Amino acid sequence: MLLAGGEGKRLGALTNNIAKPAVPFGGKYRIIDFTLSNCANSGIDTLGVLTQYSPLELNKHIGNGKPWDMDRQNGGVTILPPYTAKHGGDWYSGTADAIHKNIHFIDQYDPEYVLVISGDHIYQMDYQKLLDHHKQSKADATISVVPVPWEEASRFGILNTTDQSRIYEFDEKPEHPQSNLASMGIYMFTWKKLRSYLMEDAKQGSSSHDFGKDIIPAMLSDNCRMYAYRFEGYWKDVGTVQSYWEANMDLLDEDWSLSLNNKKWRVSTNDSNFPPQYFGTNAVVKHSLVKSGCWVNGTVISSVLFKDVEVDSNSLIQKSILHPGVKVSKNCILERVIVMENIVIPEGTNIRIGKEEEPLVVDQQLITEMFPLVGGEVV
Ligand code: ADQ
Ligand code: ADP
Repeated sequence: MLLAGGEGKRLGALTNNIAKPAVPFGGKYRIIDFTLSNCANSGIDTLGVLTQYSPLELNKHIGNGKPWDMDRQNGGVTILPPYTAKHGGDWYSGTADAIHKNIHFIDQYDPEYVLVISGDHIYQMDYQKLLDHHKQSKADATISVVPVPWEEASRFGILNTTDQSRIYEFDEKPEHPQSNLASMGIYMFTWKKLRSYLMEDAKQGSSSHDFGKDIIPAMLSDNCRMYAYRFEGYWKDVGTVQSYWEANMDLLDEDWSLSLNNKKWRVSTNDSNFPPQYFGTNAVVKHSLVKSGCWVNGTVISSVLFKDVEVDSNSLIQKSILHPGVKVSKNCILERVIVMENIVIPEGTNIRIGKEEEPLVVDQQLITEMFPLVGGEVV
């Protein structure tokens, strides 16, 4: 069950009209492609995708799931919108509520185990190994975990385990974390167990119906068998502009354990047909990902360019992410920015964001505000 319905408020303008999992990522993908590819590569053939906020683009992108080999007669990918509730119009209130409302969908397959994952993480993971770990420890729930930098720990579920990896403590987004071992929000459950906790939680008026806030703590306090599975490899929750920008930049470094070029772990996407990228006589392109359909006659350094982007002569793009269809006119400098789909950057624009600041999301509103100013100079 893939949770793909969060609002993604912290991504600011990036999620104005688009669900977080559908936000473009890595030059040709959308964030959710990493999770969908993980499912396909792990041999999962039955997947429910729970949508909520601005699902249009997301639904269109997933379609019948063919690029991820999910277009099947039985199982395959099923989009589960929130309006299936009996009395209509009820939105999912929390992640557990979202699963609870789809108990019938799960029951029809009568599964022994259910995997619950998020649509907004960048990583390559074999869920089969998580399942093996879950079975070996005869667990009721297994949470996939990674150590995170201490200064980020308070935005995760933080836990402590025994030497045998049994979880004895779990705190959802603690103000003062006592450990830096974080839940990745990736759970393997024994379905019968989870089912009974979902039913119970649904009756609690005071519950926020959330896995991290309610279900996991309830199971733990009842002494359920809860285990941690340590994931080794690259994993990033791209919930903030900073982490979204960093994860894109990480793709440019060849020594990351996350590789788009891993032939054994392909990341697939629903792609369209574009002509080859063209670099003109003045073009300089280094350390960058450039998708087909791009036209470059300026300088592009350490950046990610999606399809159909144009960079005109005497313009410098550095450490930036240009979404599909962005046109950068002549004599511009863009540094540490994320430019949203189809934005035209007027001639002479100069936006340089310093290392200490969060990268800037450039949307139409910003361009409109900038241009009445003297020559559009915001340094
Ligand atoms: P968060 O990521 O903050 O923490 P949450 O906002 O609940 O958790 O989102 C989890 C996933 O579910 C996201 O992919 C989101 O888009 C989706 N989602 C949220 N509400 C939904 C709904 N009503 N319907 C469908 N989808 C929904 C969680 C855990 C932490 C853990 C981090 C790791 O709670 O313990 O550390 O993930 O990123
Ligand atoms: P960092 O110090 O973070 O690595 P730099 O600012 O030194 O980044 O620049 C990285 C690359 O971009 C270098 O190769 C540099 O020569 C090139 N570069 C910087 N400014 C320009 C510019 N105005 N035009 C073309 N290339 C540039």
